[in-house]
Formats: sequence, structure tokens, C-alpha cells
Amino acid sequence: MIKLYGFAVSNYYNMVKLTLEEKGLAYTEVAAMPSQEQSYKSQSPMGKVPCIETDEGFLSETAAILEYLEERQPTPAMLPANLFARAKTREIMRIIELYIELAARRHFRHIFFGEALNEAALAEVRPVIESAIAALKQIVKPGPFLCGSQMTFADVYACHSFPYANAVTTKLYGWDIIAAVPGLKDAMAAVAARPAARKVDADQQAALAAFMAQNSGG
Ligand SMILES: N[C@@H](CCC(=O)N[C@@H](CS)C(=O)NCC(=O)O)C(=O)O
Repeated sequence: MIKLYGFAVSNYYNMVKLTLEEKGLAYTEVAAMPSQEQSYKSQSPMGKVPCIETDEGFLSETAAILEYLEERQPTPAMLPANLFARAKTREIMRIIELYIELAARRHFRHIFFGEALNEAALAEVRPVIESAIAALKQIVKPGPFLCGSQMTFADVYACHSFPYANAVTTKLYGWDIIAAVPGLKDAMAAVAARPAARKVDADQQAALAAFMAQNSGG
């Protein structure tokens, strides 16, 4: 059985968990935090969360894990059958990961942990996200999901990247990036209505509440 290592506040962890749930794959969750300790890096070489353990060994990096799960359990498919459409889905995944999630992540410590604002990042992050939003407006074809009638990994990345990124852009730039992409809000709602997403989101909310209580000393 697959073991999923990480914690339910992590957006990348939840991308893998949502995929496991959608595909009906049996898995167990193992609590783990990012760590540069060699003991954890022997499982996840960059020390990041999530990683999974399979009968053949450990795998890290969310996109690689999602592709592995897709090939291991092809139904329900999370990538389109058509070659070009599959590549287009991956294009959207990359844009969300590299230019929305990773750009916004530069402000996570300030927004979510109260650390000092990174002034350099304040000027640098916005144009990156602006380009990504323009790119997504150009290439997504909502209906209701980002790539049409089928839920794909593009939706998985969107649902677990935009909420935290939007908290950043709303607070720092007064800019709602979910509203900025036509159809994105509806695509996220279509995912959120699914039983798999309901479970992942409920677990995430519970973990967030516990996390906030711990950090406020409560
Ligand atoms: N590229 C990695 C990113 C994963 C990632 O950044 N995870 C966060 C938790 S949400 C983490 O481990 N952060 C600690 C760190 O970067 O050292 C992936 O796709 O899985």
C-alpha cells in the first residue's frame, strides 16, 4: 500500500492526497515535516513534503508523484486521452507551479507566519504573477474544469495553489487572482464539490485550525 508522508496544511501534500482519493488508491498517511536531516532526505532528497513510499521505494516532487499515480492507476484519468491536450494540461500545471505558487510562496512566511515583509520580493513577485495570469487567461478552456469536461492535474494544481497564493496577492497587492481568470472560480468549485476533494479539504481545514491554535499559543 502507498504511504503518503507530509502534513495536511501543505498544499503539495494535498495535491497528492486528492489524486489518491480521486483514483481510489489505497494509502496511509504518515505525519512528516520538511527536514534537512539525512534520515528524512533518504526518503525525500530535497527534504520537502510530500513524498510517497511504494513497494519499490520512495518518490518525491509532486508532479513526478502525480504522473506515477496516473500510470499506476490510469482510471479515472487525470490527464486527457489526446496527446496535445495532455501536453496542454502539463503546460497549465507548470505555469501554476512556477509562476503562481512559487512566486507567491516568497511571501508565505510574511503572510502566514508574521515574518518581516520581503521588500525585494514585493516588487518582483507581482509582474511574474501578472504574466502567469495573462497566460492562463489565454490557454485555459473552462467547461467546467480548466481543460474542459474532465477534471485533470491542472485542476489539482489550481485548487491547491490559488487559495494560498490569493491570500498573498489580496493582502499585498489588493488583487484577487482567482477572479482574474475567467472560469477559475467555477472550476475550483466543481472540484470542491467532489467527494474526494471534500475529504481532503475537511482534513486540511482541521489541520489549519490545529496549526493556528498551536501558533497562537491556544
Ligand atoms: N517542488 C516540491 C515543492 C514541495 C514543497 O515546497 N513543500 C513544502 C511544504 S508545502 C516544503 O516542504 N517546504 C519546506 C522547504 O521548502 O524546505 C514539490 O513539487 O513537491
